[in-house]
Amino acid sequence: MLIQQEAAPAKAQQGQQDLAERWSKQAIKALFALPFNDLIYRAQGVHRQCFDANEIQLSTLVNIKAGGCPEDCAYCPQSARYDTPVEAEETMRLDEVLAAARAAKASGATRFCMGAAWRSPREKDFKKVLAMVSEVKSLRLETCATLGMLSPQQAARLKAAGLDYYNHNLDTSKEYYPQIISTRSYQDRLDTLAHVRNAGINVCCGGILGLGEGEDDRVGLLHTLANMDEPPESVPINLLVQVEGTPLAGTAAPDPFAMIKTIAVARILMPRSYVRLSAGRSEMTDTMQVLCFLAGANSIFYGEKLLTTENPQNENDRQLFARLGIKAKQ
Ligand code: SAM
Ligand code: DTB
Ligand code: SF4
Repeated sequence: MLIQQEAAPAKAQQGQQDLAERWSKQAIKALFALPFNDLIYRAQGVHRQCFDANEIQLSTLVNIKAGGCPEDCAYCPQSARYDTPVEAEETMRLDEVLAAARAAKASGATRFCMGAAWRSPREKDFKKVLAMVSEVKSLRLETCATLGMLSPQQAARLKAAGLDYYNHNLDTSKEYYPQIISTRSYQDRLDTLAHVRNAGINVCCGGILGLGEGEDDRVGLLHTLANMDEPPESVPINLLVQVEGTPLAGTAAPDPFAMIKTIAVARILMPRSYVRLSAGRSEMTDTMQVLCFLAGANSIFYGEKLLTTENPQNENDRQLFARLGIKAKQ
């Protein structure tokens, strides 16, 4: 079955565009409708044109400020609005962050991502983050941060401090988004992403499956990501980690094939982006993870904790990679 792509507009001639052309929602829906084997075959073909199919990039997360967040993201255990097991903590000290970064590097991660449960960083905290970024960078790790909304000036200062990537997720489609978050808009998120891009920082942006969304919402999310002037360099696809006390605890889990298909479609739409199999791996079987890799995921969060919830043990990941002949990106 042939999938019709729209003609690439002038802007889409730059950057990663010779392969990544603009896609209509209809064409993206048609990819989701392909027989599973055809979709995976196609995604794997695209993957092999752009990447070593047996190599996976490892990012380690550290939560530099846990809990007490004023936002109302319905999936998040760190929102102060919900009664969850997460307690609000002080911002981590620089030496603690550096110890975590050294450990991440020693265990094989190439990128260190610092997350904070903020709506947006306040100046006093922001200065601390700038120091963390430049010190982590000097350990010869790639640096990533996810701190909430940024102003253009904050983005420029992070770039000057040595930030390589900024993570800011759209989470779902524009249409479904208001069911999940009311305290900041989809446009707020797009604005922050534009500030990050304009500052010359690589963009890390993706979403979550399992929020109660439908396939059209997954189509809508990928449509927005793939049609950015430059698609994100890194696309995290999270499976909701359900945490007691959050409004989304108890939501029916999506069909596992929906996750695999979403990764495959992301791979086809954004051939040169790293697609990260992100939150939710602890609840997945090895076989499920392998299918996600086969569909084109080539990055994971590596380390025993995500931000507040469990992630597989490093040793389990190392064994899985050895069984599959996968090597970690150096
Ligand atoms: N507070 C900042 C913000 O929201 O922009 C940065 C940290 S926030 C925890 C980063 C991302 O983690 C969210 O945008 C969401 O996509 C993801 N996330 C949060 N809770 C999650 C959960 N329970 N399951 C899966 N992903 C989750
Ligand atoms: C992303 O897309 N997923 C990560 C990271 N970016 C910051 C966060 C996952 C959080 C899972 C729930 C928790 O551990 O609190
Ligand atoms: Fe706060 Fe980020 Fe959690 Fe939303 S996802 S409640 S902004 S920490």
